[in-house]
Amino acid sequence: MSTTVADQLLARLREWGVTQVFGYPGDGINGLLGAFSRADDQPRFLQSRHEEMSAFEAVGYAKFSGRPAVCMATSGPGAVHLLNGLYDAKLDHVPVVAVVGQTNRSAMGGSYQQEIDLLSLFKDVAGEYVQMVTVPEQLPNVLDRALRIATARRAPTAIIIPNDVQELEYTPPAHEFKMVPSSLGTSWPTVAPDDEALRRAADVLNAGERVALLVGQGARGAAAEVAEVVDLLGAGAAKALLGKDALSDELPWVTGSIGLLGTRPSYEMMQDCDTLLMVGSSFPYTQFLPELDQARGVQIDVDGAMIGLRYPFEVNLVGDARATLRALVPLLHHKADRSWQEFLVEKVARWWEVMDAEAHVPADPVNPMRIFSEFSRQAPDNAIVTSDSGSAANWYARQVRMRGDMRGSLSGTLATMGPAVPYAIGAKFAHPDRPVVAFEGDGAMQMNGLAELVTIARYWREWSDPRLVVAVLHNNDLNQVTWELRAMGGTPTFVESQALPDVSYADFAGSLGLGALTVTDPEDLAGAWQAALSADRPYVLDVHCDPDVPPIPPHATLEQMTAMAAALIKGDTSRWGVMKEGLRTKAQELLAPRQDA
Ligand SMILES: Cc1ncc(C[n+]2csc(CCOP(=O)(O)OP(=O)(O)O)c2C)c(N)n1
Ligand SMILES: [Mg+2]
Repeated sequence: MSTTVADQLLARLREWGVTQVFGYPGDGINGLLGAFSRADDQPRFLQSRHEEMSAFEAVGYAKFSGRPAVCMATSGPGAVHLLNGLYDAKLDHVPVVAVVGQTNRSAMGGSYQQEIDLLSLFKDVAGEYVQMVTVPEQLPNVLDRALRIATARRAPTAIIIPNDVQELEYTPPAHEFKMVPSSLGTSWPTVAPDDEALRRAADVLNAGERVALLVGQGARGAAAEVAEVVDLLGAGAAKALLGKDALSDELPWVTGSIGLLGTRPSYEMMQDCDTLLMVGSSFPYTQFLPELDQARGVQIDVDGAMIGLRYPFEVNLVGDARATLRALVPLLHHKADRSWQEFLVEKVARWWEVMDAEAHVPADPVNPMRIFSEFSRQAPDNAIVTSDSGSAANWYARQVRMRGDMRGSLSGTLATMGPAVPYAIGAKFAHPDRPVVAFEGDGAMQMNGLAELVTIARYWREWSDPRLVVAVLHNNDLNQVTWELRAMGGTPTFVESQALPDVSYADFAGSLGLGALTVTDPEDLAGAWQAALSADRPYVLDVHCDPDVPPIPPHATLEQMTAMAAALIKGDTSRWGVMKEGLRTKAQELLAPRQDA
């Protein structure tokens, strides 16, 4: 039997080491589906409920495996459905290759059924590389480039293959004019830093008295080097949200998250530092960095396209985080004065106490923070955590303490709703032997999560460690936006847009044969996590939590935080008045310089 283009595509994916494709079928990829069946499902075709979920699953897989992931959809509507997941990949710098079908070449340009201009559709999201395969000889070159460019640029790429091309006999490119042969395998370089720039960076860092680090996902794998630099410089380190798992929160000088979802120690460290070292991060919120003339800055980033952004850095060093920090260490002097670091360490210790106290403030019925703090206490050292973009992101950022080999991620830059459960599925295929926990709002569950529980129910028996816990923040509200409305304009809830229909997430999960518990009493949380984390199958914790617990910004003073939390949570009919007053204070503080410095 002859080999078709589709057969060759799958063979080439196998040669690339791609073991699964996250996809959804349609007649635009019938040729490809036939090939999966002939290839004995190698790579595996993993079916989601919606192409956007396939794309998120690919993003989750790529984020947690460090390898490029492939998603697949039919022409027209299937391709359109992939888009949001591909944008998530683009904005968080994740290598994902989308393979989509198209109508037959004979129909193209004829306003044919399901025909849309896919090259234009993907031009922005897959701008690094989007190509249509129109003759068999093109295939290896286009596929190899899509995978290689996705990896090299940490970006989504897309391949469009018309249905009839999928079924053509494959003929490789020849040694001829206008043929483009291709090859497999790439050794990626470790981008080495420039010696002269290293010395300039060391001069800036040695001169500083109060050095602050900001590390992002680019510093993952460089934790030991970061620790050494911090030790030499007597510094502290804040973490951008996507770099939350780059450093353990057990380290006393780690000030935690920064930014809108950040911690007070991170905020104050940036306000008071005289030197900023940013490693592997494109953290976008300048207002949380030092004043523009306050600190001398050094940035290290492997991507020359992302360097020099966000702050007037004095030294912009393009280099691999680990290699660059290693090369920097011998040039740094050990700072004798440890008072700055001691000051930060004390603030961090106090901050964790405050977080714990906040999580234990009574609420109606469950304080959402406690869901996270209780998990944090029980989290296995090798857990992978995903969070959705509602209020969960705040509590993930502030309440979850990373330690051991824990990994975590969310849609950091697109901040889209709905990826937590499909990310968790992607994580389970990347690491079937590790427990995975997804935190997700009820709005996101209704949008995507419920449907993807069906996907979990289908595949979980294949995972060597079957634990995948979905913790639902059941507040019957699109709470994050409700709070944004209140914070911005003191606007009362517009019930029509914000209230959610009540659904039992536990009942739904139970109907699929998954483990499930409804939690309505905070005292049951510890036991619920114990049950979920020792279950022999995936588990849904449907936690009824209080929509009136506000995500508090880090610039609120401790007194204001305490007063607000108490007033908001304990108050009853007076809640509204107090809440709005508290929020006005917060808004004023956002605009004004800090009073309590
Ligand atoms: C696709 C998408 N639609 C809308 C939004 C705006 N948005 C951000 S958070 C949020 C509410 C999320 O509600 P839920 O999932 O219930 O979580 P909660 O905040 O209530 O915990 C909305 C509507 C978004 N970020 N992404
Ligand atoms: Mg909600």
